[in-house]
Amino acid sequence: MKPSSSDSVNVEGFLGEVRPAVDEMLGNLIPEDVVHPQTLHQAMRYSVFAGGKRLRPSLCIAAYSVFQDEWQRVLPVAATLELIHTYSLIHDDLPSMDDDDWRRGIPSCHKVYGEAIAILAGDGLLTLAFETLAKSEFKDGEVRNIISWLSEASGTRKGMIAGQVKDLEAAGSIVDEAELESIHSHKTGALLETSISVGAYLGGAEESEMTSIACYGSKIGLAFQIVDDILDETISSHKLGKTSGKDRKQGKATYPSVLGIEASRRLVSRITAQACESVRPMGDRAELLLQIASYLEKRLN
Ligand code: GRG
Repeated sequence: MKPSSSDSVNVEGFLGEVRPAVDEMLGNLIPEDVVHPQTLHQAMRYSVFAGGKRLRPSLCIAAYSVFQDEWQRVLPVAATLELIHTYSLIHDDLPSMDDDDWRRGIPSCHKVYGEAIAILAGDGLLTLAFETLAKSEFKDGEVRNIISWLSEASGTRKGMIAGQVKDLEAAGSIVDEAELESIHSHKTGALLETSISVGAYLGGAEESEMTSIACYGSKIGLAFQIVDDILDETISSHKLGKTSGKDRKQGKATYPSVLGIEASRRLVSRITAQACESVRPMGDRAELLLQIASYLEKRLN
């Protein structure tokens, strides 16, 4: 069954339908609080179930739904994306990294469980993600490809860890727009783009469709991060669920600091339009992706 929203294409309806299914899958994957070592499993569940938009799983499912019904089939992969994402947030909040006491509207993992358990909780989520993929029921070749793409998107050469290092090293220095784009495309864009590409791949997209979807993914990944930078400067901590205004205080390289807020907003509109153009050849099937792009452009948290 396609997400029922694709009949009328209501992105909020789609997210509302997908989210509980993703949460249920996550609940089944992460060991219960009572399983030894209890504190670690509590910390993993604390951060995963603290909220969060479940954007990466939703993008994966949306891309799969362009090609196939029965999106529940990709839930294990969708949940895996959230495990990797939550690991990155826990580690990002640590005092030695971005040093944030708040995440998803509640105290960060290390504020509640201490640094050592927070580091291990992140490690535990990342490891569980790859265990889940390795044990999944997709064909062997599919599992190999998914593991390879997700490791690259999370990794040290083209992925999130590379982006995090670039981001840390750039703090306090003047960067130009090209360098900023490189930081963001590694730190945030790679996992977002891969979430979409993996969904399309499992849905059986043809090569030309994979190219269009990857282009869409990289554009909305970048737009997402620019919006994140803008929100950091313009929205209260309460609404954001994390400490706002920190990027500027920490001398972080952001789009508003390089281009200004208004030019950053115009850039988001331009990139979102490009994302939509890249999937337009797919016609009506791409409607949900178009709606998601517009939803992300207008998001307020
Ligand atoms: C520690 C290896 C390592 C990497 C950290 C992703 C990341 C790299 C850091 C997160 C820092 C950050 C706030 C980046 C901005 C974009 C981003 C990933 C925002 C959080 O993602 P959302 O908005 O969060 O999807 P929710 O809580 O809704 O899941």
